[in-house]
Amino acid sequence: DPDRSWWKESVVYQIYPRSFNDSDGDGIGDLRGITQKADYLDELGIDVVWLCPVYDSPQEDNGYDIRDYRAIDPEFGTMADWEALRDALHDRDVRLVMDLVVNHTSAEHEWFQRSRREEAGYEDYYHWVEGSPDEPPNNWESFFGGSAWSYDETRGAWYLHLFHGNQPDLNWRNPRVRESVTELIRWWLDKDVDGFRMDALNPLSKPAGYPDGDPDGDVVGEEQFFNGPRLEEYLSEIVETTSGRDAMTVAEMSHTDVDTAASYLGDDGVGLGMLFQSAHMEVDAGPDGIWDPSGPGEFDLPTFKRVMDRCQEGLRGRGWNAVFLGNHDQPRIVSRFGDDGEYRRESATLLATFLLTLSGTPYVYQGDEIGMTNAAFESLDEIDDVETIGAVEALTRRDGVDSFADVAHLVNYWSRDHARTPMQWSDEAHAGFTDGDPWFPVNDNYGEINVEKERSREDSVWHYYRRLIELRHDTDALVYGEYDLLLPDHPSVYAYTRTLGGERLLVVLNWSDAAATFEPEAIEPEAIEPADVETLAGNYDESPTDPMSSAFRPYEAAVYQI
Ligand code: TEU
Repeated sequence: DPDRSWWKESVVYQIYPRSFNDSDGDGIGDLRGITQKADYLDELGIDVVWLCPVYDSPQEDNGYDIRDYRAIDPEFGTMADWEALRDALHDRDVRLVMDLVVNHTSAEHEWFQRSRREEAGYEDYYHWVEGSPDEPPNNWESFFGGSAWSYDETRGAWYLHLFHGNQPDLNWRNPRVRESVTELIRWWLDKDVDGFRMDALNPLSKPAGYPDGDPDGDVVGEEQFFNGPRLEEYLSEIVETTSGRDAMTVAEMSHTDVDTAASYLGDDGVGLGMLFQSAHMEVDAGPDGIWDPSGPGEFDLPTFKRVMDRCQEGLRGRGWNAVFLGNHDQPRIVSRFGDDGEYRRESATLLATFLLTLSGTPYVYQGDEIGMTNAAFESLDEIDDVETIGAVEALTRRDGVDSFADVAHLVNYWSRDHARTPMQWSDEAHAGFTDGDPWFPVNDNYGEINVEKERSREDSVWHYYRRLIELRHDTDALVYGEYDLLLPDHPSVYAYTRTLGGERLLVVLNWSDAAATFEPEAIEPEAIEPADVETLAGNYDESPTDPMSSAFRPYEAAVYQI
């Protein structure tokens, strides 16, 4: 069947190498540390590892600022260590997907160094605009706060950086830039990688003349540089380079609506395999985006369902989904969407049920399989994340913030550092992450929440993830079945069916800390016969055997065959 492919049937596990496992005691997670955990990954049952950037980098954005695409950062090890990791994964039938960051490079990349000196052939590798050093070329803002332009004294011109000032944007209009990217994609494919997660692809194409953006936009300029005039052409070139290599492609494309997303996906579109949309990452944002001082907003389940549905229903027959709830840029999922106190185990397993039974390839972020939670930050000195630091600086300039207390609610809700605290392996010092001083402090709760403890208890979050991953592998309807939402307006029950041929599954999630019932009318006209219901999974000891006439307990989740 041409519609089947290995990456649709896979569960992906995302590794943030800096915080995963340190093998040499320097306090920074590394490639050998990951290889030491290859059996761990295999036992969890995942199929693909997406490795966040491990390339040579000054690490100002933890590797998303690449200095050399063909070298491994010494902090993470050597190319031989990378090859050993790849082989250890492949030996266990786990595939390896690399992060491809080609919207920008580090300012220390040789291309930028040559470009700022206007060396022949490199003049137009980046977006340069001449003009007075007092006045940036337009009003575009960086995602990390402040103007998206910095003035370079060496060249005497402005350069564009949609992210940090040390992350200049590549000029994709220049065919030599695109050839360079093609070459590096081929180079990694020849090293036997199984695909790419492609960072920040939607802003690749900047409109000629760099027109001003709407000054009231969340990020000023976004309507100009997102999904820009030549984006399809650039994406096609990337797809062309990866095609015929059995590679998985997943593009990160925040701010892309479902119709635009569909146009980039599959054989009817440009041909990307999947893409990460981010609308559901903003349901709890303030009115003016995530760093709006009045935020964060309330998490409202019916709104969340509507937003999820835009992709779940909206891509039906038009493209394959990439399903995620958290990653290295987001708060911890149990703290954000569940309850990291009394119902931590129940809500973490409810979220696992949701993630692993939706339509699309699920992405599990490291630590979520043991229900890791947000940290608590008490001052800006505890923050490492460039986005948080930039956002607080912008708030200080604009909104007159003058103490941490004024922004503590935002930082403690949104900081990307929550997801970057070291992985909690055991109750030993620094959670068994390192023998040295960790680059970022381990969450205080590691004695309570750690892999060793989770694995020793059958009713743990970890074992639940393992079982649900197995269930997904064994159940075609969970992969290829059609998704249909039930009860769109129910304030606390999230329920849906997955149907493939004659097989039908029902997923019921009580997304609250109070008991709730699932109303059977919802599934008419085909009423469910209690006698035919089989429970496939549940996060309480015994799930209700008749989903229609039972109360679901706090954060109870169950999967039925009906
Ligand atoms: O993120 C791109 C991106 O869109 C982010 O601005 C994201 O929306 C934000 O961090 C959410 O709070 C990617 C990487 O995932 C991120 O880690 C990098 O910092 C960024 O690109 C620059 O490479």
